[in-house]
Amino acid sequence: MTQHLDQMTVNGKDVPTSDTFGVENPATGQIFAQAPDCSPAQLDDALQAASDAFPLWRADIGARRSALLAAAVRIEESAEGLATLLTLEQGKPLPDARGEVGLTAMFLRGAATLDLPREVIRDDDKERLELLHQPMGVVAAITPWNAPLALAALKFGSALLAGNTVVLKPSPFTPLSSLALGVLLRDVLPPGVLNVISGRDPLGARLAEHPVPRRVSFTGSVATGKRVAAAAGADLKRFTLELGGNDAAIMLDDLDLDVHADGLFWGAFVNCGQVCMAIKRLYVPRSRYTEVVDALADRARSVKVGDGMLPGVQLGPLATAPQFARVQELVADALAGGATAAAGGRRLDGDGYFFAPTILKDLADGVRIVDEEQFGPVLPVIPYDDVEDALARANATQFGLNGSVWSADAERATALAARLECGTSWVNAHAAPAMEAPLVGHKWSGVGTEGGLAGLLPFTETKVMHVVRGR
Ligand code: TXE
Repeated sequence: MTQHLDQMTVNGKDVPTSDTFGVENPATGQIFAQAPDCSPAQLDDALQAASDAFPLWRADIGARRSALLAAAVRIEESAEGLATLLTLEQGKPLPDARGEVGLTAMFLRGAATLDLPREVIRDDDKERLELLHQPMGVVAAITPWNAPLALAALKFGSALLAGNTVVLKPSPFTPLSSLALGVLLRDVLPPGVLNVISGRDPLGARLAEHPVPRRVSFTGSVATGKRVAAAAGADLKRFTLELGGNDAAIMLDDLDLDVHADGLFWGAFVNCGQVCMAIKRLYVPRSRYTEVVDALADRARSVKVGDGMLPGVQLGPLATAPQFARVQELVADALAGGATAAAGGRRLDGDGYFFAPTILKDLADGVRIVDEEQFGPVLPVIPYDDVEDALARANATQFGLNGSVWSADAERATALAARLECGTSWVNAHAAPAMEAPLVGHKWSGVGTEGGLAGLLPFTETKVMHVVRGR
């Protein structure tokens, strides 16, 4: 049985839709709800509403700050309902969904504390020269299905604080929590400031091509990111792309596994591996290879996998049917090429998109699951003899999101981590973002930054204010 859930929010109100599309619960593979499919005319309306709301919204940063703080409170008050929707449409265990809702509120609070810098370059009796950061207008925010609420807030929190208005389009796989967010915030944000629409993939393309938005802020795949860049480029609109990664973790020979095996495991398996900043491949000294594989395989076998609504479940299903198919294909390819599954290696019986947490050994670079982003609960563990060679292999990719080095010697690890070609390097941690630090993608992992002050400035245009005195 399917039920119709939340409507789109345009100009602070419901917009009736004649077309809908089904939303699956990945734990059952069944459609459990219908979401509105935004028509081209309704997209125009949403962008018009955002344009109309811009002049007033841009005028008062104090009001914007208060509104974002109120939005954070409203989200926290409604956390249980949002988290339940998130688990139903995305699959993550309910406690993790609650964590994502908390992060969503935290991103809005974080944005509310930021200030738009004003840099006075010169101020004397002849002239005053100042750099300002002004809002751009309407921002299109396009989000993926792995963390729909948190990634949306990361975008619209900064965009709104900077004085822009937003049209948010979530992934067609996980539209419901974002639609619910739009409804919840209707009386917290002025009408038109945050519009939430949903639809199949062509809606994303129409939004990116539309002449109204002056920035597209996109998180998703490299392939789609390139399409967004081309569409935005044709109109000279600005764009921010947060794309995938193939993060390498390098373990050094002195690591205490008793202390760090859990960190390595969850660095890879967080959100069922469906995180841009998860460990996607692990390089281990050959002398410690068996020990590491065994420690990780033990953990993979003992993790409780199941429907995220059930208590005690630690890993849910893959979030989408295509992602489930992709993970199966990549694992089958590795096994056919001679890799061994030290744990898992197969889908789990029954309904839903469940894949056994998998540790792959006896494989090297050149195998697809090592070279490509698997985005699933599978970690290839690759032995190395020379740490310089491990570093070279970690860097031999078009991705450049994050990396990590694990060692008892923080200084030695830090020196190596500095040479990883990526936006963030961790030592003895992975997938551990800091609120104040931006997300940065090198190479094909992204263009621009998100989060913190460095993520706020891209939502502005720099302006020079030059006042000449005394002539
Ligand atoms: O992403 P898409 P998909 C990676 C991961 C995964 C792969 C595919 O490897 O296997 O991407 O996932 C909208 N113009 N990541 O196919 O297509 C779409 O509706 C504008 C990494 O779901 O990139 C959705 O809202 N928008 C990533 C959003 O783009 C378009 C997180 C992302 O969809 C569009 C998720 C178009 N032409 C997947 N076509 C990360 N960076 O963490 C689609 N969209």
